[in-house]
Amino acid sequence: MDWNEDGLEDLIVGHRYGSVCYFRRLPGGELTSEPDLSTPNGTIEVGTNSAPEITDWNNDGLLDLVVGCAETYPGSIHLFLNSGEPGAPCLDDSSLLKANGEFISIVYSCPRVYDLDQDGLRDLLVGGCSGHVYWFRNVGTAQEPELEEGVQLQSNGEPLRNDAEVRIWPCDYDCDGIPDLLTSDYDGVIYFFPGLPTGVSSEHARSGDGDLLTITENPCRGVLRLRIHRPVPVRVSLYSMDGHRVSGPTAFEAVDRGESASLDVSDLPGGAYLLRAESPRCVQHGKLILIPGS
Ligand SMILES: [Ca+2]
Ligand SMILES: [Ca+2]
Ligand SMILES: [Ca+2]
Ligand SMILES: [Ca+2]
Repeated sequence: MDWNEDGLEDLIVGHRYGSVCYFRRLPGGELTSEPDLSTPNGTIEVGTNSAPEITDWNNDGLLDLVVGCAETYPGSIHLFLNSGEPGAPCLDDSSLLKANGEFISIVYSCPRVYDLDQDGLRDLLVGGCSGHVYWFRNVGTAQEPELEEGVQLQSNGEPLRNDAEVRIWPCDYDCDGIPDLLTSDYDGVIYFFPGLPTGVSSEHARSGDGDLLTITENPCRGVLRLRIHRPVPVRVSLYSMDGHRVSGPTAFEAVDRGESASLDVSDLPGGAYLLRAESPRCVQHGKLILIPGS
């Protein structure tokens, strides 16, 4: 996200005490700590646990600020429209977002603006303290979004739910043209909910009991070595950190538990990757570091 429109990706993050922190990117790649975002009336403080989303809310070409927070009265999502110039943002005083005429009020709101139903109008998605994720469909226009009452996203017929204070990232993670959802919460695990044409499917995937496999050498160089824990068909894929599949799926089928397997990764550049292993009944994700060279 390039807040000052100088062609360099900046970083804007929330804060425990409700401010919105801005780190500006320098040409060399470093980030400088800038003053917290403000309006002409002072530094922005939205309560506690600010969760900012930078987006052009009213589609006028200027990036705006949408911020969730822990508090809920009278609402939990603040909108600061940008009335500045390209490259010189100036945020107006905030208003609270409404849906179906009522203030949106979700404890520990974490908002994302994304066109979930792919109708050309970006919607609002909000994760909250309860671990549920709410979808507020935009039934207005791109210039004047109007949100319907929120509905809980479903997964396999049940409300999609993480542990407390879910953080969300809607995107097409598997590049199949259908929006997916990445979530995380207090336990540090990232969950992948692949979107299906009829909704969102659950593939809870976490380490611990029941793992399909173990990466036996991590970091690794040239060859990824695995131990397969179950005698079931397992497909292994690798994803780059920007979400593109770079290897696989490669099929393995162990005859016995604990069999070793390997995958040639010598053609991949060094760096961090996400490994996805799936069987007919289970999905597992893990982090992998590749060291350059074979
Ligand atoms: Ca920038
Ligand atoms: Ca705007
Ligand atoms: Ca939409
Ligand atoms: Ca997808």
